[in-house]
Amino acid sequence: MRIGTTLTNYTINKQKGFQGASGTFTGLLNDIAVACKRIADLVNKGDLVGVLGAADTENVQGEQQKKLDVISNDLMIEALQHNGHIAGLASEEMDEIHQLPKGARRGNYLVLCDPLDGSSNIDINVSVGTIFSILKAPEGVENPDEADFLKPGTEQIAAGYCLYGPATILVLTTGDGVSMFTLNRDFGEFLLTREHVRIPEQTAEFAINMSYRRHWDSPVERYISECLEGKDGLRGKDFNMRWVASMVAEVHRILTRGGIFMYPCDAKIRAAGKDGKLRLMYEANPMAMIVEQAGGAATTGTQRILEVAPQEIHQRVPVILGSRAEVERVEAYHG
Ligand code: AHM
Ligand code: MG
Repeated sequence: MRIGTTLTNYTINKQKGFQGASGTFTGLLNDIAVACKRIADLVNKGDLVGVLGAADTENVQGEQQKKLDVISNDLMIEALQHNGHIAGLASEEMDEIHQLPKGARRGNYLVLCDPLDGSSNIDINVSVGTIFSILKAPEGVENPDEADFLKPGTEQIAAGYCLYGPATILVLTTGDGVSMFTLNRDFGEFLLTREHVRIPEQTAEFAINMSYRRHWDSPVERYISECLEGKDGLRGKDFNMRWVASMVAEVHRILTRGGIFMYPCDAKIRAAGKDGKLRLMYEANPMAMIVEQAGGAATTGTQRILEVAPQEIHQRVPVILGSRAEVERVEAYHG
């Protein structure tokens, strides 16, 4: 499609390819884009409008919420619940599935989101983002419950994220490649800036939180030590390291110039009774779909992320994603 096409025209054109398409999907993406623009505006204004800092609340995972976590969640609900495009909404920031108000029109889709990922970065003015995943709602279900959302990532109709960085960029896949749209703030439109995004297969850049090294399992320790050995080691090349602590920013870097991102399970996470840090339904699945659609790979170490059968909505998983050859190497080390 022509570079500069608006996100709305892009989705209208895509939807024309589907027989019997009603325009609901275009409407839904438009709702999500509206929420992202409103979040972008607040992230951008920060202290000027008093949105930085902690809220007085914890989310269901026992994590301290930031004011902007709560506000972004409210903005997603507000943008989505009245337009007749969704049947239900689940979010990292809400204990339960959000039920639409009585009388609100129901639509064909379910949305899962992390309204503001990487929120530990908000107060220091580093990139954060919104992640979303779209599933088909079960036929005839007015008020979907948790079980209706528990589908493996392979069943996602679409997935995307909006990165609030120096530029605000919305990245989208509907299952036939990955496209990027940059927000033109002058007239408030997302415009197509990159299509057919491909992750380079080879890379010499890894992203992992090294401060957890003493807790790692041996396959992760082996992979990273071999990278650190550089030119003189088994890999025969020097590696570079990045850690933004903001998954949206890490995935965006990988889509742009390759690399591998790892948030594995480790002894400390296991001792806390968890299976990983990142959430399957709001973070791992949508990012895995985007990365695979760009030619990369995404695994838990032992299983393709998109094939994990979810057991509960806030489930956590180990995440290793990025350039295919590197991800396959880590998987091979897991045996
Ligand atoms: P969040 O959803 O509470 O923001 O947590 C997810 C974030 C990811 O964006 C990032 O990769 C990770 O947490 C950083 O974790 P750590 O602070 O352990 O390095
Ligand atoms: Mg998150």
